[in-house]
Amino acid sequence: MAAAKSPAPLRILTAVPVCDGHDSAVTTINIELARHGIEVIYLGYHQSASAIVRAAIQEDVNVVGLSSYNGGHIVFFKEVVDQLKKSGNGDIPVFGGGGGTITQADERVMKRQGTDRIYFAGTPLADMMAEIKRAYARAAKPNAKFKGDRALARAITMAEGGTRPPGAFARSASGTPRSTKKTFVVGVAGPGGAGKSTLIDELTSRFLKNCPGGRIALLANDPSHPDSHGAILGDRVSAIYAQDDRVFFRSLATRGSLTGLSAAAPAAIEILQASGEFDLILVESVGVGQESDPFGIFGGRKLVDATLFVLAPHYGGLIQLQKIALLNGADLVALNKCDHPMAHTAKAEIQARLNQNGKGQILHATTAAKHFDPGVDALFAAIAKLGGLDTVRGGEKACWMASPDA
Ligand code: B12
Ligand SMILES: Nc1nc2c(ncn2[C@@H]2O[C@H](COP(=O)(O)OP(=O)(O)O)[C@@H](O)[C@H]2O)c(=O)[nH]1
Ligand SMILES: [Mg+2]
Repeated sequence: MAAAKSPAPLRILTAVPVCDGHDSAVTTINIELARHGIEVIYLGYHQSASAIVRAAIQEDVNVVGLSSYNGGHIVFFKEVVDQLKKSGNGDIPVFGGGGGTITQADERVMKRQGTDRIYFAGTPLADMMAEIKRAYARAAKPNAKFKGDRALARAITMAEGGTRPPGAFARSASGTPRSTKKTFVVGVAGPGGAGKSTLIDELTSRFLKNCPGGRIALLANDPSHPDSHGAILGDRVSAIYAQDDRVFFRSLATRGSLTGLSAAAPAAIEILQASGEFDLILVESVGVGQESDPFGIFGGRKLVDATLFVLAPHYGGLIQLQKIALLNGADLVALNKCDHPMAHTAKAEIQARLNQNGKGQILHATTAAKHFDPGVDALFAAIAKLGGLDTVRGGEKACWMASPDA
């Protein structure tokens, strides 16, 4: 099993509560945390307590940090603490800040209700960072009491630290996954900014609609900063449809791996497969360059069943297009941002490039920024067909799919 070499950094989930759009403070804090070697999973502003708790569990964070300015903090922090406890995850502490809004008297009440601490206006950032590291850094250990998504999440955390996953999620002695459930794994690669995360979110909505009995897992790889070793794992911000219990979303920082994936990604994929929970797993690579092959489709260990390559109209012209190695081997290719005026020419150029491969690759034209885009419908239909997602299991249709041209 692949193992991450560096010691595990602290992982913090940050968010701004529901009905609050003050995200400038948390953005400053996020950058500062990452500069201090911390991995920050940012959920965004206007977030419900249940969305925060779901994310904290799936990301197996050391602590949740809330930034609250619009009032209601006494009730809101308590709700997050209570939901964590109720779901068996009361070991995840909650802390936060809120400048001119949260008072010292409020903090006393909040502490009694389970909030760890509040940082007030004027606290020097350096002091705050030192204290956060001191208070919350700890090595993750296997914990047999964890259930459901938290158990899965902890197994992935252990894999990130280079430890073999425990019991239920380990491969059998013969090397085959323990679950016999069929899980289709798709690797999604492409340049940074092409719209991979947005497209994955739209594909998730198609899965939720078309596979009423199924679960989907999303593994989002994002780069660690080479200087501080911290990271801002921001893919959850655009993951609107991940706020559903049928979606398991996990962010992975690359921690020095230069393959386009975290060194723990192969183990994380195995863990998700072995859990027997998921019909479909989508793995997003970091923004890749011309020679990248994050999923091993040209040799080495193939990590996925199929690869989707996503690009946007601004790829820089025909010569640039010819250089992209993954276009030779991708099972599925999507030109995203088809709402852009350059898309018309791009479609013709990319289709010609694919025709030269002689593999019958079809170009999917998508506009992920638009809900209900027919191009995304067709792309999901192609994925479902490739992965046999419309098969019947146990007498029940776990997942159904209209034909691509319906
Ligand atoms: C900037 C600001 C805005 C900006 C927000 C921009 C943005 N995208 O965030 C704008 C102008 C858009 C805005 C709008 C509004 N605002 Co305003 N805003 C502020 C202001 C002046 C500063 C907040 C800030 O960002 N501070 C910068 C941070 C870095 O400093 P800090 O707050 O001191 O934070 C320290 C600690 O708290 C800690 N910390 C903070 N968060 C976190 C999180 C973690 C994880 C950690 C570890 C630490 C930490 O870090 C800092 C360390 O020194 C405050 C006044 C104030 N003094 O708080 C009002 C304030 C919060 N706003 C207020 C109001 C009323 C509004 C509006 C409703 C106004 C209106 N009628 O439209 C809207 C609501 C917007 C919305 N959608 O929610 C009120 C809230 C009153 C209340 N709670 O009862 C305040 C208190 C102003 C006031 N005195 O009336 N606002
Ligand atoms: N105009 C337009 N913008 C899009 C589309 N899809 C994504 N975007 C935007 O492109 C930016 C990058 O998207 P993101 O999904 O983060 O790209 P990634 O780096 O490939 O994962 C975001 O601001 C998206 O909102 C699209 O179809 N059209
Ligand atoms: Mg992305």
